[in-house]
Amino acid sequence: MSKSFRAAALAVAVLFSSAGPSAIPAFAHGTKAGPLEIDHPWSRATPGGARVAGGYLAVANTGTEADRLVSATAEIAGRTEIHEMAMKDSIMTMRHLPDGIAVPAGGKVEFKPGSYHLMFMDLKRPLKQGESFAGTLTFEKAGTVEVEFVVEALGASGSAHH
Ligand SMILES: [Cu+2]
Repeated sequence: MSKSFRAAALAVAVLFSSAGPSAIPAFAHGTKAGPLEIDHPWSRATPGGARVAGGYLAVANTGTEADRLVSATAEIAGRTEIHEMAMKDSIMTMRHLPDGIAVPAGGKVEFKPGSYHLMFMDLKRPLKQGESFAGTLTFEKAGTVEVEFVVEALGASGSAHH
């Protein structure tokens, strides 16, 4: 491969990686997929060495049929699981929901700290406040939806947005 060809290929790769969902303006940080409205996907900055991070968002179903979030991915994670945090015998425990989470017709499911969340595992790099990363949400009926997670401060609760 000639040097100039390699340089051109690299330039094209850089061009394409900077296009896409990150071009969506911050004030429109929500996505529609059929009857589903996905609001404010976000994550938290991670301390050095962390291998996992949480993903949060709200899904409203304006339709007349129930749907179900069955899986998710994120470009910064080796794999992403759907989890639930709950009090059990006065201890906060986290469990994996392999069947995902139902989004009832006319209902809304909130993924937030201390509750349902996406668990980004095998993090490929630390998450820094202010950056964003691409992910997907796959619903039983609405299909796969591309979303952009915004990284908020370490310890953020996300409540400032609601
Ligand atoms: Cu978790």
